[in-house]
Amino acid sequence: MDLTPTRDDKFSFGLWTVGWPARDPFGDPTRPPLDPVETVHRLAELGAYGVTFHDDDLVPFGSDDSTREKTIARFRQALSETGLVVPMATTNTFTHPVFKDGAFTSNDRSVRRYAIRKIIRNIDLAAELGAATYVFWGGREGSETDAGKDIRAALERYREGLDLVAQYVVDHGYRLRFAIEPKPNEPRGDILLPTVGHALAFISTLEHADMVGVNPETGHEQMSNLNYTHGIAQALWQNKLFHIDLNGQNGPKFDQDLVFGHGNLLNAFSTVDLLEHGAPGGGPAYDGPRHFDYKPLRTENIDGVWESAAANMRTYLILRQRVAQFRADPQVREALEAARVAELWQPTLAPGETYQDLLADRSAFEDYDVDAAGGQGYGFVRLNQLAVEHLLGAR
Ligand SMILES: [Mn+2]
Repeated sequence: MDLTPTRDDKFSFGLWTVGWPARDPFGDPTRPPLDPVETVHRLAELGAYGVTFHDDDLVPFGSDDSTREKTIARFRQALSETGLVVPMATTNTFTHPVFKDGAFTSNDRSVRRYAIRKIIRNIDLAAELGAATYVFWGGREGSETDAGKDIRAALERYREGLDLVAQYVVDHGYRLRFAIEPKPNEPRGDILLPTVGHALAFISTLEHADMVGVNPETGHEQMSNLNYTHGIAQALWQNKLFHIDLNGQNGPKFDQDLVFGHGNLLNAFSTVDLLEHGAPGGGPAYDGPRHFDYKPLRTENIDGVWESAAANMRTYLILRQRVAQFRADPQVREALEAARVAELWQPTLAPGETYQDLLADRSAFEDYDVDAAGGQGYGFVRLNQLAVEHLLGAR
């Protein structure tokens, strides 16, 4: 199988990923800034189909209108030269000190009003560039102190802000859907909507809940010690997986933003298996962009930056190949059968059966052999070992 990325693979990258100059809390940048136009050309050469951005990644914060127009025109030109698309865009509501206490949820009402204006300005640009998804990562929506933030009020304002921006999108006829990106902490001590589950519950309270889903990031869920594949599976089950951010993370620690697969590799295998084979009948469960939100290590020079961008795509393609072989292996099929994995799709009651019927069914309880059922083996280890062996290329 060919491991060269093509447009059909729908790989996309944020300008801020390869463009990260590698400043961290302890050290200065180790790389010069990248021109977004160069990024578009390099990503296209590497086989990506899309590029995404925060407003300030493209147009530096505080630029005047004419600089903004010129910058956008150059970017559009690069897109048309390369054929790259903009599947998603988002807003930087975290870098400038004005957002130090949040954007939608700052205690200062004037900051909240400013944030909504900044978001709407970039939503207009996202719609012009044909984006399908607008991401909301509320990195500064949170607190370090419990006394300083009324969480119920903050959630109320978060809802007000999203409802208002959604109404703007509806009124302007934009074909944009929103995707909330959860994260538990960093940069705030505690961030609101910390996990996929919190975000899904919050979305159900929104006025335009139908147009709001989630953008789960591998590392963000794993920072909470959660299983990323479980998180996206629940989002898929609720028809809320509007976008994904793939990267690598080694358990609960600072946000590592490693190359996809360079963290929990076995979980990356199950992620790709779910995305590519999770639909009923075994087809892809998700057909959106495979978006990488990672950071090239601070140790790398510019060659290492492009090397790492290619590594994300190559790892995904290798895993896609491995999961296809896993799914096609007769021994895996037999092990899946033995582990009764498909039986879980079978409803617990028969068609037309009621709880009265269940209560009357002596075989379900009075005559049920609990010791026999308790004594059976499920064969999950054998199945998992087959997955590991396919992942390692040992089968
Ligand atoms: Mn992300």
